Amino acid sequence: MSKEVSRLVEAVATGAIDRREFVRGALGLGLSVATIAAVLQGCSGEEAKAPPAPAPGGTPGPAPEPELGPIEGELHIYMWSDYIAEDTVPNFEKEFNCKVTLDTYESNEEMIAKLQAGAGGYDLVCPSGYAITVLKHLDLMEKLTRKHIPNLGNVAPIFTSTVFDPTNDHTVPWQWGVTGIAYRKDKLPTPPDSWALFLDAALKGKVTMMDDMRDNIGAWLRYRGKSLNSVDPTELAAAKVDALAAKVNLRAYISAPVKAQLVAGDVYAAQLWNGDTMQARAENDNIEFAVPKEGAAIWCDSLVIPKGARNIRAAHEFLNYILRPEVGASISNFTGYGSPNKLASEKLATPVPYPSEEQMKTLEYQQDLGAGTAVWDQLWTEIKSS
Ligand code: SPD
Repeated sequence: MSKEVSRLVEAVATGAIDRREFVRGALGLGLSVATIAAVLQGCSGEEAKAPPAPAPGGTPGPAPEPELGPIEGELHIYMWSDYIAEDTVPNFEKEFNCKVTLDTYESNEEMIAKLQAGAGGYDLVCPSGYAITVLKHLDLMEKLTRKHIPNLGNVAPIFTSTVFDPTNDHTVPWQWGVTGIAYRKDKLPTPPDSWALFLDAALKGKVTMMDDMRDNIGAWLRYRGKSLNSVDPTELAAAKVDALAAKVNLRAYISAPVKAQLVAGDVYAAQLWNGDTMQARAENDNIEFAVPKEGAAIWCDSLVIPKGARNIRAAHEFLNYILRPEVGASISNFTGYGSPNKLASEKLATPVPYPSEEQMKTLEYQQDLGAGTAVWDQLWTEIKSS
């Protein structure tokens, strides 16, 4: 991203300019309409709102935030597998004298289903952007008490004020990344550059795709030049045809756990997220990552406090703790993903720069599908059971 473009994005994210001024400036800098839409949609959907000033003359200002009481002795976290550094939890436990339990999941849908089924007991969960919208509609998130998260100011402006939570009332950005193809450069004759790789019969039994409805069907929509958020019946029918054509070549539908098979060389190519690919690469440097030319998903996962959480003060302390620059950097150094924390991002051993304007042309944020979710659910069931 050029300096001028970064400045413009920051200005709209912080509310220094409004959306119309942003569009005018962006067009002047030669940004495509698609890029402008992506920036506004994914990063700065609404202007950042300054806290309302107390009105003169005794008119009541905003309601004071609740007191949260002392930090509890336990914290229960439910998050994606392989998504936290080895020292993050032990250091927190030691400093805050608080025992942390970490359960993992492999997809947003798995996590949402568990919360919807009334699984109580979690104090923090980690939804992607579109899943935040779903949790909001289901009224499954607690509002954050901002005075307990002073480090929120460390987050880069492009990851605050998102369309998913415009005022960060419920979310603290955790990690961002891209869905693409992890591959063994020593096993494939040419580096993959298309989702068509999974349709290649020569790779039968040596390739996998993710066990994740949004990433899987989304890839086949992009393959045909469609939005990965499409709910158009004709486009979805075409995605199903491609998904089934690929299925005969797949060794399995598998997400993060495929890393061991890539490292061992049992799998030559896998649909996977960039950070998990980097974790596998740390064990075998024949592993590379490619973003297909047809486009792919970009996403940012956040921590939120689900309704029913019992250790709310400890959850806030954890949120503030992971926003420390050195803690955020340690997390990204382990996960291989980008840090939305600007100060942490500057400390990474291997920098993961924010996507360039050029890259944004083929990347798309996943959005809540609304009523279309049921249609996708049905389609995914049909694909997997065929
Ligand atoms: N191993 C952690 C992977 C986290 C991926 N989250 C984003 C998924 C977007 N569909």
